[in-house]
Amino acid sequence: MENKNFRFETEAIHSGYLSDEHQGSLVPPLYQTSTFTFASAEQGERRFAGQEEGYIYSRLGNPTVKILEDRMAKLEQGEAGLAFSSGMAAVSAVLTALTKTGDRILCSQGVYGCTYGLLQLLKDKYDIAHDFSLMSSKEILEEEIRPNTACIYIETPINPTMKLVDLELVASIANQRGIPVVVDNTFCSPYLQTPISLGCDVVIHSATKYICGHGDVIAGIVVGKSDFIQQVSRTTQKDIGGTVSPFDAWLLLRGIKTLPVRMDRHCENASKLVEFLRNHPKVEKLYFPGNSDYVDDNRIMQKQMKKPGGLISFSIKGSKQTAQLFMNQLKLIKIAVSLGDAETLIQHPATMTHAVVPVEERRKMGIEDTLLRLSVGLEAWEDIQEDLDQALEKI
Ligand code: LCS
Repeated sequence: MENKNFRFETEAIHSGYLSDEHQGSLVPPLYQTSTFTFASAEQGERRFAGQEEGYIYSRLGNPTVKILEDRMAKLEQGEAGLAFSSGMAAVSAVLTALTKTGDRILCSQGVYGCTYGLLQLLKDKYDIAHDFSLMSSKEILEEEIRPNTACIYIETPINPTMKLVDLELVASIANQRGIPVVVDNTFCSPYLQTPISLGCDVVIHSATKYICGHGDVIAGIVVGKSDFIQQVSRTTQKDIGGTVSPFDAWLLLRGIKTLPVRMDRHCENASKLVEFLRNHPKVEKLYFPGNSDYVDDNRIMQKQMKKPGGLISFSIKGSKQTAQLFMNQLKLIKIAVSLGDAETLIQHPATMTHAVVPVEERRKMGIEDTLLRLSVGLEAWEDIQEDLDQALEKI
């Protein structure tokens, strides 16, 4: 069974785990242990020296975590995976592994607020600079890749503006120059988009979101080539220490089983709500892959995403206060950051997820004060729509 490639839905439930190796336990066991005993001092020496396979200490590896890493590698079509204590632990471990003082990182025209904060920190403390790029054509990319560009870092869809980046285009240019392309695939999950299959090198997830799906874990995942994963595992993960807890890995394994079913429902609900919001007189603009003001995005969406996803951003006619008033009228929809949960969540990026980004930068990214981001949950779409409708009526 292990060598056969099953369809995504099947791999999400089975891959990386053989019950025969675990007393027949249907569900992967939770190895809730910090350390592993050695049969002898010599065995401990061999394990530390890398001469013998086996677990040592849970910061360096844990059997429950390993199942999660293998499953995610399979779903992302990569060689190996590595799990982290948060999405930011994953982002920082990858970026610090790929760069050194004097390098530059070429980024998509917008990233999650804390990723922006990390880029700022790398610049201020370690002289690792970054450039934001539209990455919309070969010419733009060729101009913006500099001799010291050490990696390309992309969110697509971009949080929270939902703008897309053509991954095949970026990968084709970066591959020729040997520059690794890192993609934060949080908004899509591997069910909707697999950047490695498009030529990208590394995929990152805030597993806190769709991978978990139940709003009860903070975690991150990195997938890439085995040698890169091993390098990160032995350096920026081991020594900085952002490893996931076995229990959180266990919860993630549970969540992943229903990822395809959940994603289908998130997408279906979102597409219904897009129709409603697009036609609403109090909605100024709508940002949704394949259905927005971005001309090229429909083409990119068709090319690289299975479906447009479960996140919708939209701006309200009026001011920041109008947007906040609207949020305060919602009854079913919760005001909260995070996304990808069963509950529909709404947040105000300018004062929440992207509040750390200086206002001029925010504007360049397209984050207006009236912009809201809706993470469409798994409730009946009619109930979500009715809640939006009654709150829009009140502004
Ligand atoms: N990458 C993306 C695209 C994200 O949206 C987030 C978190 C992270 C990385 C970091 O992951 P974490 O450490 O939180 O697991 N995004 C959030 C958001 O949009 N609302 O709340 C958190």
